[in-house]
Amino acid sequence: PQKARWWKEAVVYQVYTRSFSDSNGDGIGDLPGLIDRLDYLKSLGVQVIWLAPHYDTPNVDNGYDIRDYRAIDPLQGTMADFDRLVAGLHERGMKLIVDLVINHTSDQHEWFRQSRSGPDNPYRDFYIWRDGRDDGPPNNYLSIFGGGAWEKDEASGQYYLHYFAKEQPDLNWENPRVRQEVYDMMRFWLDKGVSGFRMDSICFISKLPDLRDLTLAEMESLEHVYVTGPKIHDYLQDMYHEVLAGRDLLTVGEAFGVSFENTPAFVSEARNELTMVFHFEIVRLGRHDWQVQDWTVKDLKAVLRGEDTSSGPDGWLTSFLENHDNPRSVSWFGDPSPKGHAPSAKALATLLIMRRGTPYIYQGEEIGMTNIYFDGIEDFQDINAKGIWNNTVGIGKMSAEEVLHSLRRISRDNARTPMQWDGSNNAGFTTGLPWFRVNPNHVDINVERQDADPNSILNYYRTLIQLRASQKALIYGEFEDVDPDHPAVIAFTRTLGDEQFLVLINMCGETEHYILPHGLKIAEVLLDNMSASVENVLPDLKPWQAGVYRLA
Ligand code: ISL
Repeated sequence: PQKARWWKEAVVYQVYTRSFSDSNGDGIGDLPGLIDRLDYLKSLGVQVIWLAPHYDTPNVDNGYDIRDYRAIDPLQGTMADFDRLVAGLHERGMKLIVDLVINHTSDQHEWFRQSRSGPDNPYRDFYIWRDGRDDGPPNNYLSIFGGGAWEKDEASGQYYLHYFAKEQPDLNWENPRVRQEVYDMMRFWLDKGVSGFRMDSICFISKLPDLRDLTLAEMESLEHVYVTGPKIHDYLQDMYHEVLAGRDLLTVGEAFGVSFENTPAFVSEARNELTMVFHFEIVRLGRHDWQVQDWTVKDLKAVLRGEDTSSGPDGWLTSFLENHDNPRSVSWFGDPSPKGHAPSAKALATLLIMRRGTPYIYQGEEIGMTNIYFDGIEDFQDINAKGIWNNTVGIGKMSAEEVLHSLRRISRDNARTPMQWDGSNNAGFTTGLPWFRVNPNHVDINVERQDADPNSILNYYRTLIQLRASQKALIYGEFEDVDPDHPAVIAFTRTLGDEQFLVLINMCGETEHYILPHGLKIAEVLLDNMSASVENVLPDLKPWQAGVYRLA
């Protein structure tokens, strides 16, 4: 049985500050804007906010390129605003976790400025410098954002490693001084009252010792190689003992590339590393890297089963369908058309909140925000989209139409349009000119309208979150997929002692004639997005019908 922990019971809400709420009319979301919305977040029932990087940054990758770990990005506010945010959350019985980006810094970080100034500088070894090979880089590593992973520094003739953009040089975790600096910085934020960290790209921090060349297959899925550094567990355990121990924190690691089988080593409570990780198998279903592929509901169920095992016997797991790096779930897994929008968003919400694991809601997901239509490459803001474009269309490898087709579906920009608060100009996000275009559908899809409508997606989320909080079985109960082979319906149970619930989700826009397997029978409806009663939930599941039921 699972040990009781606050971070297993919590529902987390991810705030991408830049696009959440702008208080000063400069068109960019900020901390005071977020503070203004805390009552809204409280009303949703979430207990924890995951804040996007709030640190000083040149914003090459929207804050994932940190220039100063102990200063606030002036576009987002001041240290006093940060302190007010923490206080405002604590007053409401809520907690804050912050983004911890420690695989790399900005190339404008003081450590890198020093490091770059020459091979003898005491900070040289804070980053990963190598001599070139022949006339090229030290090896054939590629950047996750496209292109090579080495940048030549003309002054010294050496190359530095960057798994992401060239403005994001990777830190050298081999260097104990780097680790001590990072730990100090983590203590600084913990002392300010944060309750944990979302650790960006954390499984990439240990590099492969020989920096050998990648095989062709490895070049196709870089994340699977970059997570195999041999010291990753040493570093995480070191961090735990130096910083995290004794503080009762939520620590969630981005485990992009880590297999389900290898996950218990990260999340086992006995090993003292992380409390949970994010896997990307679900959000990446139906695509390889940035190219779109087919997916089926059976594939999705196989991933759900696999991921459920990834906690191992004494670890924990996350549930999420969206974040700031992926398209909107209603556009990807659901049906964003007027007819399918609300029912499919509620069906997805049922999956998100009712499966086992701490749920993470991404801002706007609770009102069913959708992807946005981009006409051409000039409409994209994201450094990753631009990288993909340059490495395909830019070098004549693919046609513009082909790449645009994919980017429209998968681009990270889809998740980064401003939060839709109301139907007014700029959706109530800003009084100024928004940094990124507002989805025109904000006139229909917005918080104000859904708050007033008892049948809205937003109010369905509120009910789901309350339901989860009220039933231990929906938090700690075991997950069992009771119908792995059905092509359209997800059916799973959550069981704790004598308590057992059934969750049913019709994942398609058609009525499904559905008979429960194993002679199971529904005795009570706890929640149903079509307001069905015990007598008529089955046998005909309506398009996108979903709900939570007690079994007879
Ligand atoms: O979004 C991706 C590519 O489309 C992922 O590969 C993503 O880069 C990966 O999950 C790591 O993401 C994190 O670190 C990046 C940052 O750009 C992302 O926003 C962040 O979530 C570099 O810091």
